[in-house]
Amino acid sequence: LLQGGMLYPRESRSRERKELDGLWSFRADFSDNRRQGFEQQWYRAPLRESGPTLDMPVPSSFNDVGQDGQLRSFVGWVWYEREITLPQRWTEDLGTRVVLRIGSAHYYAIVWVNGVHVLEHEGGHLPFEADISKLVQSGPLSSCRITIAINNTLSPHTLPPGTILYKTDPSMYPKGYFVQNTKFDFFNYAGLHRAVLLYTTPTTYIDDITVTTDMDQDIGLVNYQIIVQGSDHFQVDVSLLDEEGKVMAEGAGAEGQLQVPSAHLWWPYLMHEHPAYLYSLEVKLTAQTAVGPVSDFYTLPVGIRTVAVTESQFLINGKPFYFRGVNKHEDADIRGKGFDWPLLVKDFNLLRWLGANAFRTSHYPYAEEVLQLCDRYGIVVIDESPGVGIVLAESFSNVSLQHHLEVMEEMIRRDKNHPAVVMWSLANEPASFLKPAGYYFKTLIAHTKALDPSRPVTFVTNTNYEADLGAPYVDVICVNSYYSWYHDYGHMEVIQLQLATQFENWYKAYQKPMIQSEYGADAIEGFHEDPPLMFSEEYQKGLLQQYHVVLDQKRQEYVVGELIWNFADFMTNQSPVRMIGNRKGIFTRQRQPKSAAFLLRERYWKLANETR
Ligand code: BDP
Repeated sequence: LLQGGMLYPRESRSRERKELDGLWSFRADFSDNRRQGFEQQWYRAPLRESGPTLDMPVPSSFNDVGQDGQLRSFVGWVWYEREITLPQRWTEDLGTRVVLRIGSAHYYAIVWVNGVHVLEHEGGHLPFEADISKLVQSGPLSSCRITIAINNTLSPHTLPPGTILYKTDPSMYPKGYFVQNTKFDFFNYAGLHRAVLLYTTPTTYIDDITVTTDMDQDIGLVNYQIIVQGSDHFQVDVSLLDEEGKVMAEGAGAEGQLQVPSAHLWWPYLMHEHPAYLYSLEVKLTAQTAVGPVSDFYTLPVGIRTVAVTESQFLINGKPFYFRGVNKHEDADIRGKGFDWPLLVKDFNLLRWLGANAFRTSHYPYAEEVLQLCDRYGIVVIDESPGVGIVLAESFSNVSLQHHLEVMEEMIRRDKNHPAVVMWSLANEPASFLKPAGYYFKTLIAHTKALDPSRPVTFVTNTNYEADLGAPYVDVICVNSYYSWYHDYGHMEVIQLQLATQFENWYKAYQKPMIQSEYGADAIEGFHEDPPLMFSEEYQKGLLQQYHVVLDQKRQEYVVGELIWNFADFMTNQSPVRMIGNRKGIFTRQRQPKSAAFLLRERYWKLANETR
């Protein structure tokens, strides 16, 4: 199991943070073996001394900010560097712990501080950090040079998996020619996609907090567990404050249960007149250390809610919940997968405009700030791991499984305290009919449930119900289907029959609640055809309407949700079936509505009013 917590870095009376957003020096290693940077030790001296560097914004993907096609499709090591000056109190006060935290670096990262190797991390969508106190407190230097080498290469054992294809026919390709192949449908953007920051804590500090909640009549139960590092002699005090700042409950000790009489529950958007109610858990640590008494403070938002699954229902706070939702991507013009506040707020305003109450983080964990907004707005999240495109037999091997287990540990460690997260999704459209898939998913699901017994677990399937070897282990059956899009092109008249059959077959086999986790059609904004033709706005709308007829029947029985594919258009690899990306968005990539967005808006508000 993983060592240490991964609390979101928040400022407090005892903690400071310094964001390193902005321009970094950047260099892609175009040498034949891509290893010149290591051979010449580019981390030893300022990067500009190694050769020409570019200005690179952080956070952002590096791919689309330049005018160089070679860099856009670059595969291999890129180097980032930033030099910063630290405040004296960070470098001279030995009671201060300085931590470097990288929100995400896609895919494999190696980090040096002042030329000293401090850590490595595999995986592009989860944070990692290192205590760099010793390095910044050891000399007269108040400046600090951070170097991060990032490799975007995907192999059969990475998540998501990929393969490098060497093209060896000398009559067609130059010597050493290779391309990155992937089995997922989005562009493999890379770089420092999320905040890089430094933060401080005292040397004895609150390392992790785990909160789970429950209800007993109208008493809210908040179970907490706090892990402290740096000292064995400490005291922990906690208090739970309501939204007005009134203390509702207090406790002492690293573990316990707080009781909140007449608790305000955390409800999804439009399900209650005061949705998304958040309490604040204030944690105070005091310790006696060699340098004297030390205090650390951390405040965690807490939503009191329960989640449960029956044979045909998904319950939040004991009430049947219907996912009126979307699938998203972290994707936009220019910045690629780079985190961007205006984009984030725009997306949430669009979700609320739609009347949506949920989304799935297809096909990887999103930035923590996204989940924080979900907590505050009552948008329910199916939190998906980067297990997308697991289709090769090799990707079901023990090496791959081991990595997937670790990714679930990292993901749950990061996201466990978000009330908005109501279910874990382990994968999207794996080849779950392959023989090793049974053991793979059985093991992965058992591990996930052991790490977090409080949430249901699923993976998203497009395998036939009779062939799926992972489905027996999930709590909710999530099925993707593209009737009258990837087959029966243009024949919307077959959708109702095919969709009804899909639901009935699965339900008969498993008696578990079901979610239509993807459905949709490409539409190019401004293309109009009536009668509807594929790629027109009318066809996208018409196809959704056919799905809705059946969804309306089956949601009376056991279908508990529908997630459109996709919220917005997004970039993919180039291919003859993708016209500058995937166009199944109901919004364009610039977040303007296509006709289907208005259709969905009407539907979601109607459904919301029915269940209010
Ligand atoms: C599904 C995938 C999704 C794709 C979508 C499509 O889960 O990632 O983008 O199909 O083809 O199979 O549009």
